[in-house]
Amino acid sequence: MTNTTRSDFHVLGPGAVGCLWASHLMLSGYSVNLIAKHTQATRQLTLITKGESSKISLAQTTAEHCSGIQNLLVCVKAYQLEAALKSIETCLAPNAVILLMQNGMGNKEVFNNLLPKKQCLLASNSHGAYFKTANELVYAGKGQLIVGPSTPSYPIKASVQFCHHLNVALPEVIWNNRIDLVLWKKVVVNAIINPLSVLYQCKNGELISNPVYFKHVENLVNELKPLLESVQPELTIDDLLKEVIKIAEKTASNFSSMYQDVQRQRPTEIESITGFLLSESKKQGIALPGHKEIYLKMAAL
Ligand code: KPL
Repeated sequence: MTNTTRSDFHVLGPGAVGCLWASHLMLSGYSVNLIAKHTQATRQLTLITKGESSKISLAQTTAEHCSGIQNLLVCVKAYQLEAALKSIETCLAPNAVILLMQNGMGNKEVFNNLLPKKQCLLASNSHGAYFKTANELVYAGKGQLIVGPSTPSYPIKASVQFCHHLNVALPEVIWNNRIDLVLWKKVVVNAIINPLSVLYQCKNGELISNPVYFKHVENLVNELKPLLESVQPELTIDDLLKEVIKIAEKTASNFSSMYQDVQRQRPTEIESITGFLLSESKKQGIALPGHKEIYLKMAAL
């Protein structure tokens, strides 16, 4: 007989961000199940926060052992999303609250194609985390989670409790009805910091402190002006440059997630980040030569 797993929260994707949220939810007293691809076993982790270590035992299961999932954080990478959602589509409670946390754009469309009868929440996560070794998770930088509805008709009531619990576990969780604008800002930040940190082999902060790298940052941001004027006129280039500088300074001593992916010889999220900007600009008949150049360099790695 199949042993089904019920819990307050399920976290799909046992990477650094998934384990960070699962650990904090568990430490705050929620019952949590991490959904991984193959292994169903307790995941023993050491969570390192500001140099202090704590031992965490996370219940880990596989999709086939899940049912009635009520609250789900989807923390897989953008390119894993379709397969991950397919694996749990029959395990969701009818009124499940589902939060997508991928970098880049396109996750909402993947979700809507696969689960047209369901709705999801979208988030921009800026908490930094990475695995120092297979079982040592470093909480590298306090950020925030901005959450918003993927459609104007999203039943807001259902998400209030959900966000409240997340805020208890890892503050601060901020609701924003214009998550589309938040995610546009984030995709621009990721399109600058992530590939440049790979190409210059540097920490995020060096992109601002090194004048040569910073010139490249400015050029890439400025190049987006005509695209933003066409598709997101509420965002200005000045605000975006300020945002890139702010995030690079806040995460100055971190390596971006793309840098870490390349180091570990894993696929990167370049397609949902720079690939997204290039395809949007093509639709508008706008050229982005600087972004195209780094996209091609990343593809050649
Ligand atoms: O989101 C990030 C990432 O690494 O993916 C930033 C904000 C760029 C921090 O490194």
